Amino acid sequence: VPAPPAADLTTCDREPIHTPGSIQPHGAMIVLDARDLRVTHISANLPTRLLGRPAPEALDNSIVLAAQTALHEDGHSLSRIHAAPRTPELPYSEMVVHHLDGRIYAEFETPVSDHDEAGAVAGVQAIIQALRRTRSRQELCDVAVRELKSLTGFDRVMAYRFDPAGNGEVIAEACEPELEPFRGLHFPASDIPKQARQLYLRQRVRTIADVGYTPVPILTEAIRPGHAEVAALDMSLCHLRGLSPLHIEYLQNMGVGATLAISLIPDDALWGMLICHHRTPRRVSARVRALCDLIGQLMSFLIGEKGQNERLAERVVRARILDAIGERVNAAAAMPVQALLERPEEVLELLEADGALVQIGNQTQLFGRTPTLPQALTIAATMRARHGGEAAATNALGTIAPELGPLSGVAGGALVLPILHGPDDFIVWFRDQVAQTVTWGGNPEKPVESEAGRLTPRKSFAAWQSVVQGQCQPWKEVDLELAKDLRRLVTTAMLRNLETQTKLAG
Ligand code: BLA
Repeated sequence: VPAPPAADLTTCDREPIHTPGSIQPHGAMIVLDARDLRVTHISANLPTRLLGRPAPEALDNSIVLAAQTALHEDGHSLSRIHAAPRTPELPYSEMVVHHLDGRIYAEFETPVSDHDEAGAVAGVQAIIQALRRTRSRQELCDVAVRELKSLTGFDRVMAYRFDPAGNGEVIAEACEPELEPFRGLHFPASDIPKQARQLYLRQRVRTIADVGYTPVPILTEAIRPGHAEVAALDMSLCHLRGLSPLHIEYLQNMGVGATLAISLIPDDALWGMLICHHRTPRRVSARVRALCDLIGQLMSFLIGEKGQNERLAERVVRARILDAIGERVNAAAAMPVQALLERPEEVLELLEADGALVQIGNQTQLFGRTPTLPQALTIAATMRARHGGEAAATNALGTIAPELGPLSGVAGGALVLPILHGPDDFIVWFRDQVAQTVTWGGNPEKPVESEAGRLTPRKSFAAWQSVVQGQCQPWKEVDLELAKDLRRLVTTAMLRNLETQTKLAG
């Protein structure tokens, strides 16, 4: 079978997962028009005679009241669990009601009895304390997967972290001893397509109760003038939302029977997820979902906080070097740049770099291990053309300028810092190339297979090693911060210098 063209993967990004037109069968759904409370959609496991009728006439008063509450609460209502009327045509004990873009969604379900809900609620206090006591993001994730596994009873609980390109890695895991661990495995971005990552910012907790489920279609009124249902029903926030068939196939290939996933969103971006798997179907009640949301939100906060602390700790060590440079530059009065160039090893150490090109005023100097001067100048020009006056870094230099030619072991990546003094003033730091071995869950070159023209997820998740050549250790945020601090230091000294000179002249 020939590999599908890469463009095929964009079909995954285009699948409209928020409008599946169906729900999972362990519950039922009624959708009302928010203006007149008319029933506009129902799941096909409810009587069709409800369609088109005003809710106060057709439905129990408790539903109408919950709908009116949701209308005024918007997002918050999703964590409120109402008692459902439990009538013969609507035989469910709980309902969750929310409002989105002019529609009210009432979802009904009956929690499974084998859950120890009271235990879970009582245990949450201890979990919160355990999470707060952790000292790093790694420890936080290690504790979270252990605690979440005992809270939910799932077979496998993972902390999954995204990189900037949307690829991910399982960074912590608690699983049953007979399962093969996924910890340390990387997965390509296409496994969780872009629109799914966007949706998970809004819907923080999601469950698939039975991967082998038969979808229940959503029925809508016959199209009548003035009531035309043009757009498909937006189920972005519905917990019963039907799933992408491709994702279902993916989970079946993985041997998964049920999932629970919780978004980790520090600083408004999807940092990662807690992913839970069970080999057989498993339902998560509304109450436990609400606890999971609470845990996810606390974790998101702690990830942000600990990330900040980790950056600060890293800074403290290297800030000493910055101080030493600062003292020399300030003491040098008339020659701040010379002072900087006096001890180039400090300039390299500051950014944990192996080489640097400094071009300030009429001085151009290479230090340590660098590419040739023409190559270094090309790199600086290319990166500055791309990023303007901004400090910028890449850990894959080989990909930025084809005209560079081979960099032969030196310079896998570069960090460029334009100096505001003049248009041609800048410092570029280089880091050596290092070979990095990445272990993937399946062949990342072929995230999908093509069967008779149909796109399907890969069938094997067996560990697949790839060696990344020619790149350097990634630059961190602290590297960019320190580079900018150095710039501030040098430009301040230069300006002071200039001031003194103009005073002398005048
Ligand atoms: C969704 N894919 C997901 C989700 C996860 C993964 C966690 C969220 C839904 C859920 O909780 O199950 C992927 N699951 C993983 C990964 C691991 C895991 C990486 O356990 C690692 C241990 N998926 C594909 C391809 C396509 C695809 C090729 O592999 C598209 C062609 C689609 N994945 C896909 C879609 C969704 C998804 C569309 C969204 C499902 C939804 O919410 O409707």
